[in-house]
Amino acid sequence: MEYFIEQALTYTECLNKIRMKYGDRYTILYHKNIRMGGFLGLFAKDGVEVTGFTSNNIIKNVNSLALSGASPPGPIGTQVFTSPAPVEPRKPLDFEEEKKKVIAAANRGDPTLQMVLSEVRTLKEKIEANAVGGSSSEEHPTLGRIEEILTLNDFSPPYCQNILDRIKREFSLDALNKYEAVQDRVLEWIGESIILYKEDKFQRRPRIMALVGPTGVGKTTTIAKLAAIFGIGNSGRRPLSVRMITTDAFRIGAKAQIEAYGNIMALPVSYVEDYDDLKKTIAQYSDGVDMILVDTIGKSPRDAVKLGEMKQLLDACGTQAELYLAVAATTKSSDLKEILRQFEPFNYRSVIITKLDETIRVGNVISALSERGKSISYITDGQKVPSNIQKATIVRFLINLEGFHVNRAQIEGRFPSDEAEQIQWR
Ligand SMILES: Nc1nc2c(ncn2[C@@H]2O[C@H](COP(=O)(O)OP(=O)(O)O)[C@@H](O)[C@H]2O)c(=O)[nH]1
Ligand SMILES: [Mg+2]
Repeated sequence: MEYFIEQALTYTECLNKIRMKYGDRYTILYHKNIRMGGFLGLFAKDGVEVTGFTSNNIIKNVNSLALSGASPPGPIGTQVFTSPAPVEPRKPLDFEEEKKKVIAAANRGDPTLQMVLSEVRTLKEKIEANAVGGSSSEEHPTLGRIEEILTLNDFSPPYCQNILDRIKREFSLDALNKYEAVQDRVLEWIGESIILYKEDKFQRRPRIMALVGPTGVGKTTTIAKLAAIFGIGNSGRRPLSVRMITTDAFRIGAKAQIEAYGNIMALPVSYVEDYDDLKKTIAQYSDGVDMILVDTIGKSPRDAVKLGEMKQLLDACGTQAELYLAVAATTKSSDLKEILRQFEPFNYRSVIITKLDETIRVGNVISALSERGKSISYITDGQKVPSNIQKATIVRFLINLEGFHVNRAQIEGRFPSDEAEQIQWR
């Protein structure tokens, strides 16, 4: 003899299951109405539970009415008695017990429980979706505020999302209540995401620096500023002998522009047309000068052919040349990312951000550089030659951020910059 308990939505279903398993070798002891299929008290449905035993000696007995609304079918098996069991008051659920039941039922392929399981799965997904991401209305207000100021500063959507995810990972719900502490950490993470270019300590002579980038971003102006930094000498460093070379001698005004800077600073300028020209010019001055600065014609980053031509021309500078990409701080983050990518074949060492004075938002720059893993070397912040240029510092970017409470002493302590490295004109 073997006892069994069978559950189904209706009494008929119960009996069908029992017959499937035991043929007519069963005796039903009693049945009762139950709540079934529930999981953690959710999604339970009304059902019937039948208890009985199997035996070879079938006791013929009375047939009685089931309480589930389904009438018990004819007496193939045997029913001993039917208890008019009341609907059970909901007992506190034993999680493990419930789980076992649900899994066992699912393994038996019970369609009801399959449905319940799928509902549970959906619920679980919803809970998880809320834990990560979630809609902003359900989020902690601190997250909302941080998201707002990141957006205000033009940080890219993926950059913002990274920061928000990191806050959720690293701050408890309780710690989130301390907004100032959270924003301090965020400021620190932003600072950590800025990569500063480290110059080679040992420079070859002549040191060759070339600037590429889109049209009008300030390449020629920046070349003139750099020429002044090195040619006039600053921060107690001796003036170097500097020569400027431009590949942009044929556009109206371009020659006059760089020539004017050359004249003011008493630094010579050479004009080159092609690869051979450039190679010859560099060779010609290699012995006599400490530094060669190469200005190029601005190229639309979308003009792949022209970019290719320019790359070939610049190959004349040799593999030791330092190529820098100049981009304007006023460029949208998505465009910046694209420019950084399109100039990739030049193998530029670092990025110079120009026109920082023309925007109060720097999130676009920080996001794009960080997403492409590019370092920043200089920033320029005005048209004045030579004074509007600085070595990039993390502090400079952080104090420019809108909406953050910046404790300058604190961030200077966290991201110290080498004073001796700074450009000073006195
Ligand atoms: N506001 C501002 N203007 C700049 C800066 N650098 C260059 N410019 C201006 O941008 C314009 C284009 O500069 P230019 O050097 O000819 O750009 P290029 O085409 O890349 O060589 C000129 O009017 C410059 O004075 C900067 O840092 N800030
Ligand atoms: Mg130019």
